[in-house]
Amino acid sequence: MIFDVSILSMKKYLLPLLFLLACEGKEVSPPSPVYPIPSSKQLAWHELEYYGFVHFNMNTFSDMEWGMGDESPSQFNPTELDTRQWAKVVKDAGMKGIIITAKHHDGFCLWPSAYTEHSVKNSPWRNGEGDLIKELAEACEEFGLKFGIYYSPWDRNHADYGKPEYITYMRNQLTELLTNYGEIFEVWFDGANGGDGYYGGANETRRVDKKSYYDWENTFALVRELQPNAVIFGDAGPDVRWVGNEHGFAYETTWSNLLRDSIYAGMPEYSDLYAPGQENGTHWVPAEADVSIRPGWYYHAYEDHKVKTLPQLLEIYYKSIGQNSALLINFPVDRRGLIHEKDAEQIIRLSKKIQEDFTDNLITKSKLTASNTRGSNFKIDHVADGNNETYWAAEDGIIQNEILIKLPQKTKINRFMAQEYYPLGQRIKSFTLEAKTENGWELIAEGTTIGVKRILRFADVETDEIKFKINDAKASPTLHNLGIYNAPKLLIEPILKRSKSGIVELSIPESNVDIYYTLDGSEPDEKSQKYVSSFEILEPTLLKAISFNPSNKTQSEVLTASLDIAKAKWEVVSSDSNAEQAIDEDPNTFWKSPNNEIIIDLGEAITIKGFSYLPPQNRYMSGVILKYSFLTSTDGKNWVEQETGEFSNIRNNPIEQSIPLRTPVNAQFIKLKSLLTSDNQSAAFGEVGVISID
Ligand code: FUL
Repeated sequence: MIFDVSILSMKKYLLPLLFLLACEGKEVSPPSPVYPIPSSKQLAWHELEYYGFVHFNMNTFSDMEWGMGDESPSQFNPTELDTRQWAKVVKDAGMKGIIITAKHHDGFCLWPSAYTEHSVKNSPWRNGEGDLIKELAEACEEFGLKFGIYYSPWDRNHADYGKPEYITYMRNQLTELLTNYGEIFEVWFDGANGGDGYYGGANETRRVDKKSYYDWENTFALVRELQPNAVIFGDAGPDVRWVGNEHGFAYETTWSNLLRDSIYAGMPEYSDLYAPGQENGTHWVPAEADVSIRPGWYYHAYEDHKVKTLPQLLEIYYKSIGQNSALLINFPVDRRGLIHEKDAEQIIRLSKKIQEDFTDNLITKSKLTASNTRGSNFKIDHVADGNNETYWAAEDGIIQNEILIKLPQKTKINRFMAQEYYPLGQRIKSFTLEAKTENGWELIAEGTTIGVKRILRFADVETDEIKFKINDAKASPTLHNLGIYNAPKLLIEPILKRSKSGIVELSIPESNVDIYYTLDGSEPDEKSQKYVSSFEILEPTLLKAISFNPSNKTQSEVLTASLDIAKAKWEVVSSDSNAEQAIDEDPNTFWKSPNNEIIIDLGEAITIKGFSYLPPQNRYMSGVILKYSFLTSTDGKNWVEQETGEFSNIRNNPIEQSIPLRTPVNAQFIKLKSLLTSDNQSAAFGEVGVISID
């Protein structure tokens, strides 16, 4: 009897189970990890993906990128400082936290540190009673944001910099910052940490050996002790690494694995050799792409017209988060102590556009089939279930896999998103995407690494069937999430070119789009002057232009260009015919001057209020000027030095440098002389200009 009952119950439960197993395979153990893998604090950090940077302290008031350290605390005096406004902008933009420059290279501290007089406590702001770190920590808490600290190891103000005593100072300050302000999610150590061409700040009397001076091991141990959940950022990690440029771009092939032991913070060859990570990297040290919403990291009123456009910001998004990196966008808070209205507007536009691009994930409505599945607990439907714990995995040893995606109907698509189940390590090395069209299966996109997230953009294609093929991997692959989208087109603003002779050309790559412009500072619309062909602008002019699509009546953002006098009459005084490339208005050409200087005859005497220098823009920038002397002359023979100084941070952020003169001067000849270049090679001039307008 007992026997019979058990047979009955076996029949009742076993048969459906056997049927299920035959259909789906059995529950199996997960794939073994492929090392290195993320730590638990790195896993928590990966969830953030997108957060804000704020560069605000003494440089904001000295109008510099890298202060020398001899500024007076009395200069620091924001009139309307409101950290809640920062937090609101960051929150509204969909970012998850804020990292603040508690102390930059000039040594000024935003909190009343007990270990220096060079801080807010000796400034007029809040009568010396203020603590900006506290105010920001509180604002972040109120808005549900994570809070992080940027701390510059390099210090051009501290008298002990270069001595062992400074390391004690640095650790004392870190102890203040990491104990008094609650939970810190990231501690950001800048790789610009002294010892190179920029030696010579106010109190920088000793050169440091970047490799050994800071004794990083013990500083990291202190951070771990005080903030066990914080990740530490640096060129060499240990937890999060620099992406290797300040454009906010990761690489088409980006590994989270890094040969960490071969790197030290501030090593000159880091960007070229290590920044994209390595397939055989020994440690999990994922990339973080940092970029400013304006050309500079700090606020300069002359950059109010240069806030990144929506297409530029979108490009950054796709090349950072879309290429296996986190994204840290900087706001140069202004002298009022607020995120500038234009910056706020742009970042909100970006968040709206991202939402728009990724609203409708067609994967969730599709039928998915995988060529191989490890077992019923790793089935392909997991890539669309929105569950953080589940994923698809192939059987051990099955490297090449094909996922067939049947869309509910024929649709237009142009974006593909994939995420590996990275807690088990980064594996995929090569993949392709094909779509079934009227011409059969067509290759629509291909890529190498995927990692935490990979997004591919491709031309619109009408299809109802897609094949995602994993062609190569370090071990049998895993997939956490997949996405297929149809992102609406973005109309970009016109592209401006101005020749040496002052001829202005406006263009847009798309057809059937019109361009309208104004030359009087007013906002252009479709009733403004329509652009038909190039025209001449010789005198200082504010040009504004839009692209306009007449079929749907949409318009682009406004292109704003503050054009100075044209270089029509200019000549470089040199027998080298290539010298003209320094004034040809083409940022992609440059001239290497054998005697490290350039002399320009402006053709007539004008009032010079400043000058500009664009370093070479090619990848292997040689001869970038770090220290300069700028001279003027009325006759080309007798010279007067007007300014001498450094082009701060020009190596990592090779943007145009605009240097105002203390007093405007009338002259026909200018001379820009290099006193030091980045690699001791002869000076290279991408473009040299004169500022004649305010
Ligand atoms: C660089 C610094 O030198 C810049 O001033 C800025 O802080 C940027 C984020 O890092 O290395």
